[in-house]
Amino acid sequence: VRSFSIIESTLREGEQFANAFFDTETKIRIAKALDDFGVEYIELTSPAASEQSRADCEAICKLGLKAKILTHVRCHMDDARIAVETGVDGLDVVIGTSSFLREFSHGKDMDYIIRQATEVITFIKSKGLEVRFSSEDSFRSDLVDLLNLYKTVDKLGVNRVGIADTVGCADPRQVYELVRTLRSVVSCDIECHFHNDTGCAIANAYAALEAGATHIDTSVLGIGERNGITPLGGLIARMYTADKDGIKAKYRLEALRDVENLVADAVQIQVPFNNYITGYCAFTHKAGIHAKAILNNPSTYEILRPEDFGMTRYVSIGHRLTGWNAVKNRVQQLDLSLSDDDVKAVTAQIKSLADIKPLGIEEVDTLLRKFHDRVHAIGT
Ligand code: HCA
Ligand code: CU
Repeated sequence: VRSFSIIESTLREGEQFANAFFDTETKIRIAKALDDFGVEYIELTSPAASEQSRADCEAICKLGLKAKILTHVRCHMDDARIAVETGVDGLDVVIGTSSFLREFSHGKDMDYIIRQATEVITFIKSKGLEVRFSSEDSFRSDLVDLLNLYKTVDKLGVNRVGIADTVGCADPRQVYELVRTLRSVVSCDIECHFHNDTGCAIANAYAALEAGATHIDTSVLGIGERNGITPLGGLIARMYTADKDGIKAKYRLEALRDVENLVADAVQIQVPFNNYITGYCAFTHKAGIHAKAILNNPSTYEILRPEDFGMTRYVSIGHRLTGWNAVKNRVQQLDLSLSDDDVKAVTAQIKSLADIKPLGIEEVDTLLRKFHDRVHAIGT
């Protein structure tokens, strides 16, 4: 996969999450945390949405972050005029192109869309700002219409065209096909935005990059409209697996957990137990066979190195699936001297107790210490 940029949309798409209400101070903290992590772009809610949205957009532009600041506007001169005055580096412009949106949302035909796009793009460019033009609901739009539209805006000199799976209906193969086709039609960059209604948002982002996309939209923990979009952490996990050194060089990976905790607090949710990288069991190994192998060489059952993300590995031993190698490792950590036969015997005890109820690590440690004392008392 070639190089790519993240367009981090927690402060735009994420604001469309049911629980989200970000006051100015929270937006600034999130923007700074994202910048610290190293995302290339931060996308903000349209300044045309409300007076406070406009003021917040200006405040974030004044922070002097490394990340470029974008705002997201409808393909409309009224919105574009307000947005170019906020101090943003660029505008992400969007219009609905599927027959659903054309019929039931804005009611405009393709000729109208092309005229409107031309006016808005020309205006933004005249202000010297970066501009992306995207269709909404791209996967349910007519392909010929779409390609015509993108060809036109490419000639107008947009920096990027965008594809959005607004309803989360696309699968990775469809994404690959569409991006590949688009790649052969335009010369500008390609941005992609994937909703996660059917669980494909990360895989679709990856397929898009393989097909030649250059920019991926994310939000922290995937928050957004309905069940959200490609999560930042999940995309990072995927891309790290494809190009570990590249990702480690581009982003400050230990900062991922901080930004996730910050956003989870702000929208009053817990980080899910099975979250990519930072979920509480993401690096917990349980079955005896896994534990043994992990202790010999973590790569046997870990594709992500926890230490690269400031996380730690945990080997769980107080349960009925445990094995004596894992118990032996704990015995060594506690600096107890037990023969392998002793360790096997105490493992059998742990298993039989854990058949009734799993043991916490303190209970296991107490058991090991008592066992050790008994063995050595008999010896003397
Ligand atoms: C929406 C708009 C959008 C826009 C995506 C984009 C979508 O809220 O419906 O501009 O890249 O999913 O289509 O988020
Ligand atoms: Cu969206």
